[in-house]
Amino acid sequence: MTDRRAFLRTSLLALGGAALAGCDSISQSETGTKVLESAEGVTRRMQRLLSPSTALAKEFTEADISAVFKPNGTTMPDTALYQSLMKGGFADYRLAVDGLVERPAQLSLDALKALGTRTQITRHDCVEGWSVIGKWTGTPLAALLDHVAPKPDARFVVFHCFDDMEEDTPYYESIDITEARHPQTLLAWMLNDAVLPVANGAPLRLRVERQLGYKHAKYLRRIELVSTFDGIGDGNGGYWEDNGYEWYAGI
Ligand SMILES: Nc1nc2c(c(=O)[nH]1)N[C@H]1C(S)=C(S)[C@@H](COP(=O)(O)O)O[C@H]1N2
Ligand SMILES: [Mo]
Repeated sequence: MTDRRAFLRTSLLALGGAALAGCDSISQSETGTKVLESAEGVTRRMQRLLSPSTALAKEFTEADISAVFKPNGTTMPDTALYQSLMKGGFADYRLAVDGLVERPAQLSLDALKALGTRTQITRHDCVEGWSVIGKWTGTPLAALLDHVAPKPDARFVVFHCFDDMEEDTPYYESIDITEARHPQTLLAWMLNDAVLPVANGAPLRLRVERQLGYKHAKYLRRIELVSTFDGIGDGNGGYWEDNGYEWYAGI
């Protein structure tokens, strides 16, 4: 066995032990949340060790595409700003990109498309237990990051959406820079060769193919690079995370 393999094996064993210890103490611990958080961190690191950060989610063929891509969550944002942009066919839409970046930007859809395009047929898995297969076309998020140049202390990419889940509580989500630079992570504007329908997140939504449906923020309004989630929502990295869901929703 090479030194590297021996090292990996020892690390995996150590992580496995830590994960088991984590499960054990969840049932006993009175500070269950903290323990759960660290167990989740272990799962994420395990997954990254077992499958490298470049591993692709499975891609399908045209024949596999579902007849209907079931819309879920918000299907028609009712905020005044979104409604007026929608009535103008999103001609006045601009995606704001700011936070810890060297070159903040306000991009029209055409300017975004000019940064690059990728098409992929993937399976969407909702935490509720259903799946659909769809064909997505969009700009790799990596190309947008290259365009705005994240500062060295940028660790997470936060997606702010147009739709309110409760009064003045917009949907939001976040991923880390590694996931953001994954080749299948897209800002998508087309579904099944047609302009992205409003129900599925028009004019622009995230695809982050190795994670569950709630991570795929629809109705993107603003992308913010940050070093922590302090001051964003309740500080857990997403609307559903603020309501108890896991931040890392690996499939
Ligand atoms: N802005 C926003 N993004 C969202 C949601 C939402 O309600 N609002 N719902 C999430 C959930 S739970 C799922 S399963 C997917 C559904 O995407 P679809 O409507 O294209 O099926 O969007 C995710 N992104
Ligand atoms: Mo979902």
